[in-house]
Amino acid sequence: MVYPMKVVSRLSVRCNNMLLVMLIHTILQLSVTAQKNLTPFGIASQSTVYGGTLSNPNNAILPPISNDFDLNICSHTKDGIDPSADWWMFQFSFELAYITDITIYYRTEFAYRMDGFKIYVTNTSAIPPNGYLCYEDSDPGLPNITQNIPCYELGKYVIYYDATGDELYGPVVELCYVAINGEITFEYTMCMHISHNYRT
Ligand SMILES: [Ca+2]
Ligand SMILES: [Ca+2]
Repeated sequence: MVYPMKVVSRLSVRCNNMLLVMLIHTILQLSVTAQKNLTPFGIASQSTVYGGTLSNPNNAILPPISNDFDLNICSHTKDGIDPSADWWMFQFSFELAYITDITIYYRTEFAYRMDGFKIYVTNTSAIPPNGYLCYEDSDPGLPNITQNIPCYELGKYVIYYDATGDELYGPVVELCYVAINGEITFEYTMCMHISHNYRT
C-alpha cells in the first residue's frame, strides 16, 4: 500500500520515537493486519444515551446494515441536553489504524438531523475533535442518509460530530450502522514499510 506524504511525515516522527523505545525494551512486535471493516476491533461511545440502556452507541457497529430505525439497533443521543454539539466516537483497541473510508447509514427520514455533520479521525478523544477532518456536510441541502466517505488517515479515534441542530431539539446523532474500513497495523510494520519505500 502507498501512503500519502502527510501520513509518511507523521509516521516518521513516530518511528523515531518508537525505535528508541525498541532499543530500550528490545520488543519485537509482530505484524497483524486486519482488512476492511475494523469496527470489531474497538468500542463506541457517544455524548449522551437516549432511552437508558436502549440506543447504545455500539448499536451502530452491529448489524443490520440498514437505515431502519429502532432504539434496539441504532444509536441515539439525547435531544435538548447539550445544544452545542452531539457526537459519536469509535475507539480502536489497537494503537493505530489506517482508515481508508467510512460508511454511514443514518436514521431513515431524519436527514435534517444529519445536516451539518462532520467526520474526524483523531489521535485523542478530545471534544470538540482535534484531528483530521475527513468530511463536513457544508452545503445548504440535506445530506444523503447513506454515505461512503473517503478519508485515508491514520488515527485511533473516528468521531462523528454534529453542532448543527434545529431550534426545538438541538443537535441529535442517530446512527443505525457504521463501517470503518482500512487496516490495523502495528507501528513497527508501518515503520518498516516507510524505511523500505520512502527513506533516501
Ligand atoms: Ca447540509
Ligand atoms: Ca445536525
